[in-house]
Amino acid sequence: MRLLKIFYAIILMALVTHANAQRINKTIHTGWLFHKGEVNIGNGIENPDEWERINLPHTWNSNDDSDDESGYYQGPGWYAKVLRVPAEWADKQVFIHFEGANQETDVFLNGEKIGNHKGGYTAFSFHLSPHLKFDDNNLLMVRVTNEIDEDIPPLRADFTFYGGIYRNVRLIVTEAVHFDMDNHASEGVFTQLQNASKEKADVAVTGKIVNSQTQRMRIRLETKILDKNHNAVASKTERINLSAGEEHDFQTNTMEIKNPNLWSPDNPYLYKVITQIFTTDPTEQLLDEMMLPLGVRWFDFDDQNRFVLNGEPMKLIGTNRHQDLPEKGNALSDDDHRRDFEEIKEMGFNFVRLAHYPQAKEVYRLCDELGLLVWTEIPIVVLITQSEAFTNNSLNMMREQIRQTINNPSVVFYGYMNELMLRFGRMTEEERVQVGAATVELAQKLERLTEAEAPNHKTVMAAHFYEGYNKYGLADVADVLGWNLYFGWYYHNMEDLQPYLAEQHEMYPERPLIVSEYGPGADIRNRTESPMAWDFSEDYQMMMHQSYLDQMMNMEFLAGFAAWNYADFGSERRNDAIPHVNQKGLINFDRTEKNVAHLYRAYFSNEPVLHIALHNFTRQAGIEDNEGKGISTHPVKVFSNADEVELIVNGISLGIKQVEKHAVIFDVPYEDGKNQLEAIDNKGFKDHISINYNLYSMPLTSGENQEIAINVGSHFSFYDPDTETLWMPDREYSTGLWGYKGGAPLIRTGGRKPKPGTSNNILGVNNDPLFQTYNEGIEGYQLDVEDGIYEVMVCFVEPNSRNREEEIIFNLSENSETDLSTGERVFHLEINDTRVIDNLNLAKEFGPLRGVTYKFQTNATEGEGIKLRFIPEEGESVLSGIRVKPL
Ligand code: GCB
Repeated sequence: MRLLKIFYAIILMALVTHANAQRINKTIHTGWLFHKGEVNIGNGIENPDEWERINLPHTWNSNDDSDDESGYYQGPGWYAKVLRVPAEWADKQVFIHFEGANQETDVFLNGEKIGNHKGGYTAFSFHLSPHLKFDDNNLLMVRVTNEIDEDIPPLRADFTFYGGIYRNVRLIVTEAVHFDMDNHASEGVFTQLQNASKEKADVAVTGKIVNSQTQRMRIRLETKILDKNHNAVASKTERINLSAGEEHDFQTNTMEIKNPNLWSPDNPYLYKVITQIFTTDPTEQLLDEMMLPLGVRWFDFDDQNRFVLNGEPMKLIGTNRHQDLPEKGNALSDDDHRRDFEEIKEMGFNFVRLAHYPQAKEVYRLCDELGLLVWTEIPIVVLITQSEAFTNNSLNMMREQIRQTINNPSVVFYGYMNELMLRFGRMTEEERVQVGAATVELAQKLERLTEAEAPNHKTVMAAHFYEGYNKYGLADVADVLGWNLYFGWYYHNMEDLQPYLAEQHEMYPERPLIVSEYGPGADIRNRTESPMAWDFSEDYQMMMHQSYLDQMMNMEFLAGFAAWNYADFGSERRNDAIPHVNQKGLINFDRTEKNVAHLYRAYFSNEPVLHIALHNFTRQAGIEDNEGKGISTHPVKVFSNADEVELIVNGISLGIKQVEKHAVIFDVPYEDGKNQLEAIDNKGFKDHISINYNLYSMPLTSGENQEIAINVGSHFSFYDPDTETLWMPDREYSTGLWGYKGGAPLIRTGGRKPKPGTSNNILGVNNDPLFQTYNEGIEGYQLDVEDGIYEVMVCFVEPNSRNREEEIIFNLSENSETDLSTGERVFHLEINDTRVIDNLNLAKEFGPLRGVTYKFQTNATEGEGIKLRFIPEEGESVLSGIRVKPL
């Protein structure tokens, strides 16, 4: 009797487990070994000591992209893992799915090569079963290389090409009968929204069912559409006979959803489409199942070139986004992605451009769920190779991108090129015509492929500020043209945006336009009340974004825009205020905030927004007002989406002001020491900060701190968080205070836009902005301090070095700093008549662009203060910074 019970129990268990048999889909992220450099596959893991234990996702460039050495490792790396495969899997089908590895991957199983994939930003999968040993260990080895390959886009771009298996990797184990696993690493099953309106939506599902058995099989295909509450709103069932080994294409009958809940950024309503394969025997075994998101939405452009979603015109308010973080490189977790997209949504955006490459599957899922319209593109950036292989790889990437994302309702634009004429300025007319025609030809092929694969989507490409896109016929290949426009940064003035776009619109009235990039670089350590391009101050960033938003929101014909960039990102070749980082982010690389993020919130968020735009500048210093009332007055900006704002400083109201263009400015009288600033809007919403102000008054005394630190040659202050030093903007000497004598802050005028100092990486230091600006031709520096003993620190750099071509290309300003040469410069320094440095030749002693500091002790006596004298021997003297501390 007992035995019988056990027997029944076993039968029942078998039935239950069978009835629930489904594909296994699991990440395999732990237990990997990694070897940087080449390995001979024949030797397997010969010297395990040379391999490092790592977890996926992984990149080998997470640190070497930010060091002072130029370049980063671009070559092969190997990964290895032992896969223990149970005996039961012999009857199943086992696949490995990589969400992305940069950029070319070869996969080996038990020493045998089983697959190759080219392209760093799309998913790929391989069938493992034919090569597996069951009930045994299998050695999986993966070679990835991020070497530049002239046949694989991208070739050159303003972002770091971090190498490695940097996205999720999964094992997928299906029954012998399963949905297609061999369709460009897509889901293999696709929802088709046929007619969508407010009244109804017709939905069908297409795909392929694979019978990998040697016998025939009869199955039932059941498809349901579930609403948010898991109620089936439509379903279809059909029976299909599969012959042995058959790959069966199917399209379900149309399912109708009545009065669909429409998907939009305001209402990202998702239905679920569940498609299941069951056996038709009495056990009704579930063999495979796919769950796809369904958003009922339709979109187009109207006759005024406005983007129209579900019949309503809407402005696309967006940002671009790169996929990397400091120290992690591109090896982000799904949670890292979530954090970004939740913030993008929370800032009030309804649109995101995934520049310049397809991103992780999780990203598209998040955009579906959060309600963000997506422009996704393949990484053909700056230039193409005119080869068949490049064309085929590009087409293949585009196909992969589409098949892997077409089920995501958030995706509306498929893009395929970014700034393909960036180098045209340096070509002969003959070359331009030839390269232009080859680029147009490739674009047309990509366009045709996209039309065939995704007929209901819009195609798009991005152009830079260059008439050639019109002239050589590239601008009209895609449905929509994106303009990456940097008026006020790389060229011209910020106000030139509107007239330029208006002119384009007039010339090409049929063409939908998006400003696909705009924005200046900004470093939260730099601050000024007289912002200018290339000072990397947040102030210039706030000013430029405010001007752009104002202009863009008022251009009816402009379908939308996307700020460059959501966050700062790694670009090894670039030398902004933080070298190797493109600092045009609305937030920092580490995701802490810049003030400009709050301007966007004030414009677009539905939540109350009130932000005193000083949250990164809570240490300030300056000179007492002329009238000498023990205060120093400075303008303070407040961002708000209310009508009126009041500012209370140290308990005293500065009055109530009307908010204009989401901002209001107050003149704040700072006292020495702590100042409390409180903003209140007309709905009672508040923001508060405390500013620690160091007030200098005459005769030179300073309340909190006697130290005087000056960012010589610069109109902006620089706060160094490493030393907690605030380097004040420079000034010309006036009696009783401090300042330079002779020479002037260096403003470069060689490029299209004047720049303060140099934007080169200063070697050996982290406080680059202190060294990047300097006074060339300086004769003296005087500080009228009280008598006493002081430490004087001086900061120098030889700023001139020959620039690399790439830097100039990505800075979009031809000839910007090519006039520089390492000329001879030799000078002496005297402090209070004592020669402290003799024959300083920075270039010769330290090499160009290396930050050099010296500290000296000096005595100020008889009310003479501290006087530095620079005596040139050859060329002109330079000085980048000076700090004076009483001892
Ligand atoms: C562009 C490029 C983008 C760069 C950006 C910049 O136009 O499309 O890849 O990062 O400019 O910051 O210069």
